[in-house]
Amino acid sequence: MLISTFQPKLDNLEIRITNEETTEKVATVILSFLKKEKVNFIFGMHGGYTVGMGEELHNFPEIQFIHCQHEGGAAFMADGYAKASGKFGVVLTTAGPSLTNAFTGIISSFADGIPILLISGAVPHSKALIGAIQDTASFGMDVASSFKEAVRFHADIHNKDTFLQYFREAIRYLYRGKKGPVFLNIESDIFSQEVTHNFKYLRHSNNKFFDAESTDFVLDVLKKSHNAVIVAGNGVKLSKAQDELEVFANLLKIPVIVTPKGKSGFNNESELFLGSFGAGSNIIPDEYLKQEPIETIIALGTSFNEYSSDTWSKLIPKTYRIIQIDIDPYIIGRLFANTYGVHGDIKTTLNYLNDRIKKSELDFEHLNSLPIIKKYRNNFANTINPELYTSDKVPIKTPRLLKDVYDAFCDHIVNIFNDNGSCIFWLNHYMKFRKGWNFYSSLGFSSMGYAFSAAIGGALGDPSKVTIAFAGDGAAIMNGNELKTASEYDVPVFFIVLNDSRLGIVYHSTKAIYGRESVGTEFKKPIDFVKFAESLGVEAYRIEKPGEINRDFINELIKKGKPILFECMVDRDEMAPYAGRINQVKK
Ligand SMILES: Cc1ncc(C[n+]2csc(CCOP(=O)(O)OP(=O)(O)O)c2C)c(N)n1
Ligand SMILES: [Mg+2]
Repeated sequence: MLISTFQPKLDNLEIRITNEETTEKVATVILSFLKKEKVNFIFGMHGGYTVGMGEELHNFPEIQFIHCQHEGGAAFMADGYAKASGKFGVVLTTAGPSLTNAFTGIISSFADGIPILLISGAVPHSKALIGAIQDTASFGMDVASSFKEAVRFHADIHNKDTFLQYFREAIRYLYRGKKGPVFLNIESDIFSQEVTHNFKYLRHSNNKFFDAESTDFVLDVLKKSHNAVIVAGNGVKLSKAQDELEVFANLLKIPVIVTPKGKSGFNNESELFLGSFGAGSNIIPDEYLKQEPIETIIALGTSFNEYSSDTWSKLIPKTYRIIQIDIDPYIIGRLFANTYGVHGDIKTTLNYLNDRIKKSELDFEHLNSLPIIKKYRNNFANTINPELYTSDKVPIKTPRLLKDVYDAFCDHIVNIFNDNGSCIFWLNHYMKFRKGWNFYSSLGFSSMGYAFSAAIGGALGDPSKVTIAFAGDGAAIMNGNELKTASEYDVPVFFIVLNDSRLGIVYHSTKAIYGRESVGTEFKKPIDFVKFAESLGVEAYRIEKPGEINRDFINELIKKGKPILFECMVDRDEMAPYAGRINQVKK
């Protein structure tokens, strides 16, 4: 019976109030919600405690279950899916070790503010404490509770009658404020039990809030500032505010610096772009901050953590005035006393600012920094060793490899996923981004093994782009098992291994500090990644010379629509620009 308070026309509203009642299985409620939100993939692994979900998936052909080789990979895939699609990712695990395997990936999403719905099948309480398989309570441990601090919301669902309230609350957290994972630990027999509900369409509020009063004050501050610089962090990308930022910067004619995680948050081809700051900083942002008497920094979606502040660089003195706009109120003013905080969604805030500037015809000509920016761009190369970028030497220099990748993929719009290791510094310093290219990393928790898995999720989340993943050999072997997942489902990702046969960043930094490398940082028997990939069904090529990755080759490979791996034999003795990180480890 439908006794709708509102008319059906309201379908597109965020919240539709209805008294319609439906009776369906718990698994059906969950999958119907995913279908409605067009979340078409679940990443994970089945087991005895998820069979109810597995069975119901037969009725949802539009939702594909991606069987991953390890739940850690599944969690990273869900993260990559969420980042590339702008939706939330879903992870399904069974009880015990399957759940704990997902832990690192879930923390990583938590640290990066990525919405993930983690569902685990749990041991039914009727079998608790009597030695049921994977029942950690039997040996006195509540394994699910270890996730409590790694998620924004956690519920153990012991009975079908509480499922609906918890599910609704979890959904709200997926869409509200600073995002992150939510965790529903559902006793396995509940998936197939029926519930009657009348809030099938009760959704969530959207995230597009902003603070008009504080935002108005931003304009007053800018009117009184003599100059200003924008630092764009990951929040710009999370709120998909790249276009609004470009309009804003162009209205004010002030320079933009990006952080490592925020790298593709601003058009790298704009005349206002100075380069990357933070881990592996470019030269121009450093020089600009060093030499110009900056008065106001507009920090957009950056927490000024170790990586994004270049180890809390002295280049941003405590005396600067900081306007910090962020969805997360807790990080506003964390580092600088002179912070004027604006809590809200960056895209919405910038839209409002742009509108006000245009409509009120406020004149910000006094901020016009174009001539100064030009001077810096003419006087400085933006990289420490520009010759490495064009070097023809063998073994191939990593910067040259990055140039080859840039040139080879330039006919396409690309999503790049980056791992943790020297590649953070290499890419932040040398990788160029075309307008529309996206860069995704996991620097919140900085776990090795991220990129290959996340890229698989990313390619499924946004098939309109070409997906590339970069990882060192150490990180590539850590979760390289997921190449099998890519081949199994024909997910077209270009996996690029920077093979130096060692944990390069640890090797080089310990050598720089102690005069010799740490024990256990080299592979005595190098990994043959071509054979490894081929054994898992992925086509692979060994790249030994500059120019081997080129436009014609790539355009041919893209047509195949399959995963491809490049094992790149890079110069292992060329150190990435990790100066700041070495100084930090030294302390
Ligand atoms: C799960 C995890 N373990 C350990 C580390 C510490 N760590 C950071 S980078 C790195 C070495 C990376 O080696 P590789 O992937 O080969 O990259 P390279 O620096 O050699 O290019 C290590 C051990 C980490 N970040 N994450
Ligand atoms: Mg390595």
